[in-house]
Amino acid sequence: MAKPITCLAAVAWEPNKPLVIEEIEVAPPKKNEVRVRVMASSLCHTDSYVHQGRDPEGVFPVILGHEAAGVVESVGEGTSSVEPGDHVILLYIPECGKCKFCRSGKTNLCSVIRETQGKGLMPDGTSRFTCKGKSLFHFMGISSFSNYTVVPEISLVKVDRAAPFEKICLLGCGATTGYGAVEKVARVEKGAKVAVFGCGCVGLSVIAAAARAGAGMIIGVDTNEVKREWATKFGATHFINPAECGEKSIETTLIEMTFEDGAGGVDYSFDCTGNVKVMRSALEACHKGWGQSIVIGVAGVGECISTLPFQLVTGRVWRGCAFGGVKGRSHLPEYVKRYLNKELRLDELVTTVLPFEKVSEGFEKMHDSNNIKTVLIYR
Ligand code: NAD
Ligand code: AHE
Ligand code: ZN
Repeated sequence: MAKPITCLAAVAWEPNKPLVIEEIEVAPPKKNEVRVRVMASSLCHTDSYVHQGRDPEGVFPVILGHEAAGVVESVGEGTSSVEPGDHVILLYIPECGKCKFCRSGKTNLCSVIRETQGKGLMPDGTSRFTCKGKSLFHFMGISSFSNYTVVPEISLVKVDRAAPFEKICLLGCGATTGYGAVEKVARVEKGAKVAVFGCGCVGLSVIAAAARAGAGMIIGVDTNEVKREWATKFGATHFINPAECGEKSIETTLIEMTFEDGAGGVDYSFDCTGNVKVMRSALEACHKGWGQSIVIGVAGVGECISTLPFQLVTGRVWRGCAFGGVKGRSHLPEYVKRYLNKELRLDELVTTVLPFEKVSEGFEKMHDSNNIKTVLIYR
């Protein structure tokens, strides 16, 4: 029978206040739960967004972190898919395989534990974390900024032991989101014209996946000039810094660049910025009749997107996706295999590696123009 574990975690006691490395107690896993020793966790902008108090679902005190890989330490009663020692990637979108959403075949948004997860709690409505006598909230069902965490069995997937934790943690969110958006949501075809707004980890992964799909034109768009080289390295055939467009809007520039047989516009655009104005440009840069714009970026509380209705009436489609439409337990082992076969790019996305205790430095690094992903390594 597993016992409580005392370990270190980065606690966000309040929004916008520095994270504090604290000694916490992690309770044993209950029925259909798994306790995981976190080995590597990368920082995602969503961690920062919640830390800043910009997510309506944000609750404090909380242990943030949701992009992680580790080793199963112990399992609760009834757990059958993993055992101690297994290597796993944690899944902020679980896959129960049984709920209406999983059965639909139309979405990856398994919703069986969404309500409690959104409240920062395990499915039984309680927390497994305590610090200084206080209960701490879980985050996105993961809370990886801790040496140990407890997650529902449906919120992890066993993967190949040959894969390095410090790389495959990126498959817990950013990289998978980009690859999935291209392969599972837009289903970009050979020869297609694609525009990618925002060339961070998500946008670069979109570019790499579009290149792999054989897109004919891949236009990276970013206000940070440094991203020109990054986008090109990942397979963009063109790059535009909106500052270069002068009087013209970015959407007009894209329509002109792709003009053929009397009409212009991209077949697919992807918003990887979270900026609602950019989302509008991304839609309006799409080709009349069939262009699809995929919203990936997470906007601030209460922000809305808008366009003129004729943009939709004339056949442009606005779609969105979380985790790239990927079903974690069904699809991620294959993504890991592709990484090991050098068919999915993760290595170059890791620009900073820090010991877990330096997580706050990692958040600061997010603002560096040349930083793509910071990975925390756990002792
Ligand atoms: P990032 O900050 O590393 O990259 C964003 C890029 O957008 C930067 O290079 C920035 O220079 C660029 N940018 C900012 N304003 C711009 C503008 N006006 N025009 C063009 N480019 C602009 O972020 P990331 O980690 O790549 O994540 C991108 C977004 O996706 C974030 O909002 C994040 O929260 C969200 N996200 C969503 C999901 C999902 O499942 N839907 C998953 C992961 C991340
Ligand atoms: N909690 C927010 C929603 C934030 C959001 O959109 N989260 C994305 C993942 S971002 C990963 O870095 C997501 O998966 N959404 C699916 C879901 O069920 O929330 C809010 O608006 O309240
Ligand atoms: Zn994320």
